[in-house]
Amino acid sequence: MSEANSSSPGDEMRCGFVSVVGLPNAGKSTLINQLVGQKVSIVSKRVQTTRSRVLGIVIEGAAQVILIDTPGIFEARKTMERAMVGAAYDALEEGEIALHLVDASQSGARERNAELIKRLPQNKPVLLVLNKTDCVQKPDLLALASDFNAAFDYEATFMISALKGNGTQALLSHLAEEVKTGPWLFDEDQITDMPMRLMAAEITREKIFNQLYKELPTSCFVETEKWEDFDNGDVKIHQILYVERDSQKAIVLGRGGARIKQIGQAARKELEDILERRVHLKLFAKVKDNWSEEPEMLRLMGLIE
Ligand SMILES: Nc1nc2c(ncn2[C@@H]2O[C@H](COP(=O)(O)OP(=O)(O)OP(=O)(O)O)[C@@H](O)[C@H]2O)c(=O)[nH]1
Ligand SMILES: [Mg+2]
Repeated sequence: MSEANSSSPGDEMRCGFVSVVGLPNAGKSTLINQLVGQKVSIVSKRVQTTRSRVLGIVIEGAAQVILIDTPGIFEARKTMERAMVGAAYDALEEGEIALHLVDASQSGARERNAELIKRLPQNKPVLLVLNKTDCVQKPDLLALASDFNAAFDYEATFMISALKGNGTQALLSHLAEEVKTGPWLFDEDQITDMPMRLMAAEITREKIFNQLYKELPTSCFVETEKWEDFDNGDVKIHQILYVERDSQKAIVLGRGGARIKQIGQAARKELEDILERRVHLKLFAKVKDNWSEEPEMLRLMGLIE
């Protein structure tokens, strides 16, 4: 019997998908990790960190709230960008509730969101969630809330700091109340549907983004090539870091291989915490021209079937 069932026997089971959409860097992944209580989706200062749909699964009382993290919505030009934005719009269809997350600290937030507002669904509840309240004055927040509500018929407005956790519990309680009655779709201890090989690749990509966010403006791609489990419980993970040019490879490697070593150390440490095992992480940097145009790579990212 599930915990929620045993703790609140009178409650009916509830379950539903909630799509979280917003501009790049609004804090969507930070919010999902905050609600889940663990990292399921990587976060960085760079825009376009999330590249495909990622699930974060939270239990709140008798409700299983399945949050869909999405890539930020922007004016996409390249093949991969278009696939990313397409994945965000698909996820918007999928949720029974949509959550429009806005970086309230960004100047001109209302104007920057104009195109996205036009695409918000009319046939389901949409919540306005103003994020990064830790960086905004209260009067500015109230003005922003009224501007957004004048532009779209939001069901409710929330003001939160996804990073610090302010206001996030009230948002979760609201979502748990609002999802439909129905059986849970995932095991009660499951927090995402992402396979561990992919999660391991994402963790390394996060370290690259965070350590090289200035030096490596163009994209890189991490693939877990091989995963070896040993009898003593250790695991050896082999990953390839794809970049598009020799100059980028030199940046990823760093002087005498120092940078790739630091990236590897940070990723290994986090993987050990998650897996609760000793991890040996082998990273190789490879140049692959225009990798982001290749269907094989988009498939590995989960962007195409
Ligand atoms: N000060 C502050 N920073 C935040 C907050 N939420 C997120 N951030 C920061 O904003 C940056 C972007 O956060 P992400 O969660 O990666 O944003 P995202 O919307 O998932 O971005 P994409 O995946 O690129 O679309 C990171 O540096 C976060 O630490 C917040 O509430 N306050
Ligand atoms: Mg993200």
